[in-house]
Amino acid sequence: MQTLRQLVLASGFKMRRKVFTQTFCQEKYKRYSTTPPGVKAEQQFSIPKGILGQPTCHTHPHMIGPGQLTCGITQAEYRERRETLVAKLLAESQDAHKNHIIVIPAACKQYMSDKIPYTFRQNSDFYYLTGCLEPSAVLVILKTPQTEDFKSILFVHDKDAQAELWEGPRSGCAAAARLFAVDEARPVESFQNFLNKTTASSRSTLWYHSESPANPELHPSIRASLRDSTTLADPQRSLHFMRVIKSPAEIELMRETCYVGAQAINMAMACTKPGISESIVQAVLDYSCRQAGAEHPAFPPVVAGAARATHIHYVANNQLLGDGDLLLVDSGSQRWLYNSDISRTWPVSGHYSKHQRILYELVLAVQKRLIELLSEYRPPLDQLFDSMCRLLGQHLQQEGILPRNIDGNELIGKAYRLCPHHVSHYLGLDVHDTPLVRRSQPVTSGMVVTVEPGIYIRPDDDSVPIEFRGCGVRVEDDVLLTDAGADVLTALCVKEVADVEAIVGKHSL
Ligand SMILES: [Mn+2]
Repeated sequence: MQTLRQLVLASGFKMRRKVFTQTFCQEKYKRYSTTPPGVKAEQQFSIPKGILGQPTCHTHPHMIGPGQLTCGITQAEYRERRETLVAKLLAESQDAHKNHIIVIPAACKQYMSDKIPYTFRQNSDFYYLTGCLEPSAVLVILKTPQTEDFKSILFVHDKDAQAELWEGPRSGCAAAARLFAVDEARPVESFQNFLNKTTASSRSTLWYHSESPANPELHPSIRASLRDSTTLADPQRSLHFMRVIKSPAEIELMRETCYVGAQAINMAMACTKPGISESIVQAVLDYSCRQAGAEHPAFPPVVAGAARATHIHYVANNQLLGDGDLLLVDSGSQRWLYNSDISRTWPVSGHYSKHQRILYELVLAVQKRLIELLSEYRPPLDQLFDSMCRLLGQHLQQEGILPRNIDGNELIGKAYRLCPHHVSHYLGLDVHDTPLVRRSQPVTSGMVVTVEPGIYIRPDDDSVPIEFRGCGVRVEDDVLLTDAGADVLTALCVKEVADVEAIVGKHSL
């Protein structure tokens, strides 16, 4: 990194100094306050000491600031989220005279083959409400008509010396209640019985996301607990409407993951040269993400040289990069479960050819205009997509790539054929975040969205001049909407032609 920094500075490229600051993650909690402005720190909660089932501020002070449950987020914030969810669901049901039982399961472990697990990924809804990283746990929130308050019960795996010998330490019930600031923690084995008894005792609404269940192993038993007197309702829509607006602490986490993802792509550009494999570029992305504080990449990256870039989800990443090729990379990082999602397209040789440059500058101009539109007019994302098709059509026509004698819907239709994906999605704990918030909704401050126009011209597309065939270009940034406009969280990732050309190939592996 140091070498890269010197080389990049020597090449005249201006980059904010923090790009190459190694101590970013370690310094983090000194630089960011642990409690969002205006929120009083809750004194009644505390993080237990000792080795627990996940990192804590005591065992991993290099990762988690004092008093935080997970990086950047306090127990009080998790508790407030549960309160908000209960209030929203009660308002949605308009029946406060019933029992309300909210069941949010954690994800369970997934196996690639016998006893060989995939890297565990927690269910985002569960994590958002608990901060708990344990597989196969269950959050239950009970609200009875008799009391104003609600009760949170977390079902976890209790201490078990034999299991812990293999899998590592568990928090266990006693520590879990304090750690996650819930009213009770109980052994996960007692969940089924508990739910059966609770639904049998009175008329109730069971709030449970039954479609695409988070834990398929638990799903049949949850369904089996339904009685004639139980109404099944889905909490996920309300939860997604909460998750789509990021809190101040979440915004800091989004800034960090966007920083990590952006510097990884800069590094990948710097390491690109003719003759290397796409898999080498993938390895640089992977290394740079983890080295800067990510758990792992946000998704299997697209590292697509030449015409492979016209396959939008190309992830084989096993071909060699040629001297005259363009390279399209779509990659992101996951840091404390928050994701970045960035695309850039650069020339393997370090210099765009004339026609590559025309296409690249065209997509870049459209992308920058779309960010301006988002900032000024805040259109719903579906409307931003219509703007992309119109702008792409106009630019492609100006460059003689689409015929000049078409207009209106025909032109938009032809542009859409060259960019068949949406221009934007919400971003957060999931890469395609909060899908139950429709893209026809107005956008508001606190949302983070991608802006990602592209053009993909198949090698055999004879409706386009031959020089442009076999090219795929996408430029994607992550944008936070604020009251002041749009804040490009991935601005660190170079995208101007001169900056890209100055960085490509400047670092030797
Ligand atoms: Mn994306």
